[in-house]
Amino acid sequence: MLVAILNCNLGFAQTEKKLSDDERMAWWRDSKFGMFIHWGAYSIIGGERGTNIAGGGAEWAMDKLDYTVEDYEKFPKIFNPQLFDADAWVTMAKNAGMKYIVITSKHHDGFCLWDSKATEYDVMDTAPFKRDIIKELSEACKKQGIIFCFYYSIVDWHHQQAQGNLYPNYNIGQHDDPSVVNPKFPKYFKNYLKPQVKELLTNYGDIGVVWFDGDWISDYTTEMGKELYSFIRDIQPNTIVNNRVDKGRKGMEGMDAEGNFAGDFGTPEQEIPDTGIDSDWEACMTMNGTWGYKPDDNKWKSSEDLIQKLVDIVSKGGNFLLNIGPDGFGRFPAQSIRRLNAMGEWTKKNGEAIYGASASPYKKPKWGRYTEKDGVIYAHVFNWPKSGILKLHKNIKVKKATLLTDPDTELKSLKTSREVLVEVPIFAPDNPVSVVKIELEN
Ligand code: FHN
Repeated sequence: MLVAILNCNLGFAQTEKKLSDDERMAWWRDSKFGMFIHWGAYSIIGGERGTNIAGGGAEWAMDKLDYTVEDYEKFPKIFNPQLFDADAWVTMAKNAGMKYIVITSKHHDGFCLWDSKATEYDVMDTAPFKRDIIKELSEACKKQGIIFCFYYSIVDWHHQQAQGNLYPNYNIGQHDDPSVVNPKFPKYFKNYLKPQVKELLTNYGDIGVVWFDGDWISDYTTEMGKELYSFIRDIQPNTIVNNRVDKGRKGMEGMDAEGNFAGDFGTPEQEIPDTGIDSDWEACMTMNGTWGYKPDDNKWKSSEDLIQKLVDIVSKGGNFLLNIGPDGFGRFPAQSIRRLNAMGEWTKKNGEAIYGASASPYKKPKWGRYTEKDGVIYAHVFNWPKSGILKLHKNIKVKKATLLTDPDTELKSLKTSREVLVEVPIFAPDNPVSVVKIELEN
């Protein structure tokens, strides 16, 4: 299913017939693994101002490093990432085993990476770069069969109506204070936010996902969220929209509270739910400690950890949206490229156990995780048994057991009253996760 979809134009275009929800979600549910890209004028700043270093995400530099709007505007005016190569970016995502890309078309700083007719504060009019990044990346994705998606921030620290009377000395904290009502926000929503979203959905081909952020501000209402969701589906009926389009999200755990909220999937951030969730969800995560580029941040997760996170997420029925923060020249950090290469090596050999797989029907074992697909259980072994005996859940009815990477060598298995024993090689065939394929009795 996924290959068929990815190898042809997804046909989301405005005139296409409206798919059922399951048909519309199918490519996304099968994809499992996507690339998040946080890139913008903050990538020049790199989270540093003089001797100060922004706490947390470098994409918050405008706030964390106390720039006034006027001070910050200097950076879009010098944004000129001459080393940006959309084809190379998409190839790195594809080789890592990622099936879709979500890029920040506009983050909270308000600077737009496409040629927006709603503002001059964009890459074509303000920046010397004068290339439409969203156009180049969407075209590169289409060429290489990767689904193009965009992130859009509801929060906008640059737009006067979005900031209301706080402008130009906005204060993010105050802005989140429900007692500080900004009477101009509805105008920003109607006359700026919606036209920009329409531009992005009209001028750049099929959009797989619209990934909203900034849902937390008190000026943004659930009525606006429901209106925006319908607005998007009217333009591209088969586009998927995350739950940050509305107000249902329960903080960083990312799933919706009880109630009627718009949005097609939950968005846990920097965390993975303890157990499987029987609705659609995608965990988004940084490779180090920041979404935007920040050379000072060396809290890099290991490739082993990232591969095990991918397996853990898929075993619980989720997708993994893993972030890259390119620098101000348009380069991926070397540490990110190394991790992408390692994940690509692993997914190339073991992708059968990931793409299109479902959450495990069994409680997670001590040694790793299970995924399931088409009558097959995949045992993803993080801790390879020194005894040479892998102990499976007692309800697993083995027809044939093999190493995923050695399908011609059948492994012996024995069912006992408490578990199913599978005889495996003494040494783990792969690192950091080896997969045992268990074809089930009908
Ligand atoms: O404030 C943003 C942050 O900069 C980043 O974009 C993450 C990614 O999902 N979302 C918000 C924090 O929850």
